Amino acid sequence: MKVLEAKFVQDFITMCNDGWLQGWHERNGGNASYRIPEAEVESIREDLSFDAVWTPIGTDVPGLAGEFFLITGSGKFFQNVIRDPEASIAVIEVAENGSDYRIVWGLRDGGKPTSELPTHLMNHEVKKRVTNGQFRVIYHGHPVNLIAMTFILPLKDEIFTRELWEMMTECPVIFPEGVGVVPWMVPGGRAIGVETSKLMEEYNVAVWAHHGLFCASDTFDNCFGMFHAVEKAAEIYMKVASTGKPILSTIQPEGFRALAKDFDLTLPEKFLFEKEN
Ligand code: 2HA
Ligand code: ZN
Repeated sequence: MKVLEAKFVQDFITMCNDGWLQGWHERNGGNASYRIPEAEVESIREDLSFDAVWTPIGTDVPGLAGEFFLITGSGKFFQNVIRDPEASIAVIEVAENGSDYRIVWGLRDGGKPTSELPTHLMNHEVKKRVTNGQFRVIYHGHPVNLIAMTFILPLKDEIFTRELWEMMTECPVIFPEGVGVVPWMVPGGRAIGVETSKLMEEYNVAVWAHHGLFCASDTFDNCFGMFHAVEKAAEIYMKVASTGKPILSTIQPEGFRALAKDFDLTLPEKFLFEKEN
C-alpha cells in the first residue's frame, strides 16, 4: 500500500499534530521517530524507493542495522506534518554497517531527517536492547512548564522525579522509574545523544535542561501520554511555585510506598528521601 495509507503513518501524523496543538512545537521545535516493525515495512515496501545515497548518521548504531524508521524532518514544522506529511516526514533505512542511513520515502522537497537523528537512533538502540524490542517510539518537544522548572531546581534526577511525582498522584504510576536530567548541552550532536542514552538504560523520560523533554515508549499513545503527564505535573509545579506561598501539604514518602504496594509498582527508594523543610 501507499505509505500514507498505512495506519502507523496516520497514527504518527496524528501524534505530531496533537503535540502541535499542545504548544510543544514552536517553529521547527521538536522531533519524533518510530522504529517500524518488519510487517509494517513490508506493507509499504512497494511505495519505497531505494536509490538515495547512503549518508553518515554521525554515530554508530550496530544494534539497529537494517531497521526502518518513520521520522520527522530537520527544519520541518510539526504544524505542517498533517498538512503536508510527504514534505515533512521521512522513512529511513539504517545500513547493515550501522553507521549510514538513506531516505526511502518522504521529504519530497528535499531535506534530511531531524538534526537530533544521532540522539534518536542511539536511544532507540538502547531501548530496543533493554525492552527486548518492545519500545519503538521516541518523542522530543519543548514544553513550557518543564523547561521553566529547569531554571529553578537543582538539575538532579532525584529532585525532578520527586517534585513531578508529588504534583500529581498518577505520575509515579506513569513513570515509576523516575526521570533523568541532562544538563544543558549543545543540541543536535552526538554528545547529547550519548548522555541521554546513558539515562535511557534506566528511565523512559529525560529532561533536557533549558531545552525540553525526551520520552521513549512502546506505543504512540503511551509515549505521548507520558510526555503529556510530565508536562502537566510541571505546570502544576510552576503554578504552585508562582504563588510564592509555602507548601502546606503534599504526598509523603510513606504515601508513595503505599501507592507502590497497591499499584504493584517498584518505586526506587532513592526518590523517597526525607525532605528538609
Ligand atoms: O528544532 O527541537 O532539539 C529541533 C529540535 C532540536
Ligand atoms: Zn529541541
